[in-house]
Amino acid sequence: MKTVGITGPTGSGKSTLFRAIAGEKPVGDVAAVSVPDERLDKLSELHSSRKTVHAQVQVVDVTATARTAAAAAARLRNMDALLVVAPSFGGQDGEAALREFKQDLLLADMGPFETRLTKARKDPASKKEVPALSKALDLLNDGTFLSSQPWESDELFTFSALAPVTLKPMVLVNNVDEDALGEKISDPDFESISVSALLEAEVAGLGPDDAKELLGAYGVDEPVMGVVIQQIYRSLDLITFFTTGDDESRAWEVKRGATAPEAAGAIHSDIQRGFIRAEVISYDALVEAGHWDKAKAASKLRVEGKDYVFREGDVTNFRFNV
Ligand SMILES: Nc1nc2c(ncn2[C@@H]2O[C@H](COP(=O)(O)OP(=O)(O)OP(=O)(O)O)[C@@H](O)[C@H]2O)c(=O)[nH]1
Ligand SMILES: [Mg+2]
Repeated sequence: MKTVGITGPTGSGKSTLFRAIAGEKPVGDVAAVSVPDERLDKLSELHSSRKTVHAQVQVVDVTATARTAAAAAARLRNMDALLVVAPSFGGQDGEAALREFKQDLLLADMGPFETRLTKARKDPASKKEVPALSKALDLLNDGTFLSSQPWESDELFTFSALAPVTLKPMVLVNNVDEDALGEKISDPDFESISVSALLEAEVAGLGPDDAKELLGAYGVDEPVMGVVIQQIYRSLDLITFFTTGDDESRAWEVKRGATAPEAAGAIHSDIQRGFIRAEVISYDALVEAGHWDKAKAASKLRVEGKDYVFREGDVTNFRFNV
C-alpha cells in the first residue's frame, strides 16, 4: 500500500483535511482509505460478487505528531506522494502561502544534496555521481522542484538514498471557503483541486442523506474527497488491474511496467513463484461480453505468458501451481 502525506503551511487545514479523508474512524494520524473506482463497482455488479475490495492508500497527517521541523521533514521523506494544502479560506492569500511553503520544501532538499555533493567530490568511488548531484542542486537553488525534470534511472538511483521531497508526486488542495468552491491556484508544480476542508470534514461525520443535504446547500453533488484520493492515486506510478468472480471483485495495484509474474506477486508471492500463465481481458472488452464466463466461452480471454506487461484496467485470472 502506498503512503500519502498531508503537508502544507502551518494552520492551512491539514488536520481538518485528514479528518475529511479519514472520516469517523481515524485513530492517531494514519488512516487507510479506499480508492473509489467505478470500474470495480461495475465488475462486482456484473459478477454478483459477494465482496468488493477497493485498492487502498494510507494517508498520514505528517506534522500532527512531529515535534520539530526536522522530524516532520524526515517523516515527509518516507511518503510516496504528498497532498499539499494551501490556505485560501477566511481571506488568506493561499498563493503567497504556497510560494513560501515551496521554499521550505526546496530547502529541505538542499541540505542533504550539498552534503552528498561535497562527499562525492572527495571520494573517487562516488565521482560519477557528481554531475547529477550538481545538476539537482542548481535546480533547487533556482527554485525548481526535482520532479520537473526527466531523470535517467542511474541519476534516480543516486538520489534515492536522499529521498528528495521535491521529487515526489504532489497534488495541491486549495482549501477555500464554502462559497468559493472551484477556485484553483495555478502553479506549474501542482495539479490543484479546490476543496473546503471544513465542509468536507463536517460531511464525513454525517450519514449519506444529511451529507447530501449539507453539500447540496453549497451546490455540491458529492464529497470531493473521492476525487482527491483518485487524483493522488493517479499521480503515483501505478496501474490498477482487477480480479473478478462471484466470490470477490478486487482492485490490485502494481508499478507501471510490471510483467505478469510481478502482477501475480501483488496478489501472493506463491502465485508469482508458481506462475504458469495469465488469462487477460481489458475492462472494456469484459463489460462488452457481460461476464467473465461469457468472455471465456467466446474465446475473448487472451492467454499471456511471463513476459506480458500488464496494462491499466486489465482483468485477469492467474494459472499457477504451488
Ligand atoms: N473557515 C474555514 N476554516 C478552516 C478550514 N480548514 C481549516 N479551518 C480552520 O483553520 C484552523 C486550523 O486548521 P487545522 O486543520 O488544524 O490546520 P493544520 O494545518 O492542521 O494546522 P497545524 O497542524 O497547526 O499546522 C482550525 O481552526 C480550522 O477549523 C476551512 O476550509 N474553512
Ligand atoms: Mg494539524
